[in-house]
Amino acid sequence: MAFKRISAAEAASYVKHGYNIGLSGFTPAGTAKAVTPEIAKIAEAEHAAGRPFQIGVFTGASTGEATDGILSRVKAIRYRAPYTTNPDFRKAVNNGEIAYNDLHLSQMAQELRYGFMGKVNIAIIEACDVTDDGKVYLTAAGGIVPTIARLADHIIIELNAAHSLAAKCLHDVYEPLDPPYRMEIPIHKPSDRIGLPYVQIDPKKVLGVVECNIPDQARSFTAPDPVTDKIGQNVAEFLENDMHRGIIPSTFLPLQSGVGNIANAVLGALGRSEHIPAFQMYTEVLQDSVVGLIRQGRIKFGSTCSLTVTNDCLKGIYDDIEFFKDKLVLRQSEISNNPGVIRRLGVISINTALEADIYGNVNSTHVTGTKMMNGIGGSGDFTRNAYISIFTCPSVAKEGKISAIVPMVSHADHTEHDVNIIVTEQGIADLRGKSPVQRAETIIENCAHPDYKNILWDYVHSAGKGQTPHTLSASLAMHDTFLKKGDMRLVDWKDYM
Ligand code: 0RQ
Repeated sequence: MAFKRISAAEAASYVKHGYNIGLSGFTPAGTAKAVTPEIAKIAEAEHAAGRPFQIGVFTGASTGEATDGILSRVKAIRYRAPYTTNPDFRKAVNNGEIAYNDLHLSQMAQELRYGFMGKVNIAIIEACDVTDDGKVYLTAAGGIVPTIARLADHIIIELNAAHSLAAKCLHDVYEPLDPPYRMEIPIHKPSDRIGLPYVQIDPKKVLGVVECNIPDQARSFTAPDPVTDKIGQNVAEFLENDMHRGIIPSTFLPLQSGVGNIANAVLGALGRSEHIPAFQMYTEVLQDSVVGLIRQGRIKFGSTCSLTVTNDCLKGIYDDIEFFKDKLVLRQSEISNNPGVIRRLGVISINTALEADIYGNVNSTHVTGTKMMNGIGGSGDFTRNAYISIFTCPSVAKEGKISAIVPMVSHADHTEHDVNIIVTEQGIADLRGKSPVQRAETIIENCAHPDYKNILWDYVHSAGKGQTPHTLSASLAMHDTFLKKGDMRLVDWKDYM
């Protein structure tokens, strides 16, 4: 029997104060968009009537304006995990209004299964098609759907006509067993398919199907500028050299690339390199630049969790599905980011740092140690297990008032033990095989902005001896100076020693 068609407002009325909802999608790609604004209206009405209304939100990665934006503005989110990029959500988190759990994306589905975050009351899943016996065909992302669909008491399907049925060709749905029964994930090359093209759900759980036509709310990126272009060229040059030296095989290795403006520019530069052969991606987000490179034959295959692309780009993929269907696969985040698979395939990871310290620790998430930016995303999943882990960032932020190279990171996401290479527009620091003191020399000399080189050297010279020399009272002095005087260049070490 066909599932009941219900309005978005009726679907939202099933969500009660205190519930946890699980959402499809990974980044704004493939996430719920019709029901969540109606949940926000209920929250507003309840708050106006003096009653509490807040929910927990579990998803694959960031969502979009229709969830993180609208729900955080009406103060309807009590708890949320994992990654997010929405500015209003960020503001609410940094105001202490939302309990935000930022964890490695590969761990999200399993931590829900292990019961670490409580029960999933309702799963809201965007689909391009659904059959009466419960085969749900996903749209632009794999996310954590099989897990939330299985754990949830009830399921709402958003059947979104903005996505083409062509999306049915792209998915490889696979949910591993939990320990002690977990087996190896049998992916031996990025193009291996190991699961089903749909998520099998229990039809009895379905509260109804909401028909809608709402495009994904993907962010567009700022065009590459001379700084991001130079970072991209430096990454390409580094990879060319490692291939020339035989460290990277001549067939090349699969690449992972993070989100954001810098990542987009880096991929553009790799695509243009005449020395890097056509390569494959084993990654979690795939941006517009990758789709262009697949069309040009520079990228042979892309395994990803989501198509985090602009709507025009997504339409292009759907329209050319005969070309793309054997060049792309969409997986669940615990598979796209699986540490065992990443290490087996020898993935080269490229992620963006907010800041790195002179010993190679990286902060990807917190501005001046306390304010959340976006979250760790999958950068930790890939960095820790990569064949070569690379971090990129401009050497300075905010017109030079902030140095991205600091004595000690104000928050640690990736440690010196995991970070192999740091690249800024100034140059490349190869940290492999080096001691902390040797790392400090190469990072300051090759990556720091000229305005900050002497400042950093003065810190190192004052720090004395030790395996990892520091003057603890001065290790965060550049951050402190920025907070007090608005410019890290004004640091006076004497004030801190
Ligand atoms: O501020 O927005 O006010 O201009 O941070 O920086 O240079 O535009 O770089 O868009 O690539 O984002 C780390 C946030 C970088 C992103 C981060 C300010 C800077 C600017 C953005 P404005 P850019 P990007 C795969 C892997 C973590 C997750 C991850 C990210 C803004 O790449 O979220 O990698 N990464 N996941 O001015 C204060 C500093 C700063 C700083 C930059 N040191 N202090 N502000 N900024 N450095 C994806 C997924 O997991 C889904």
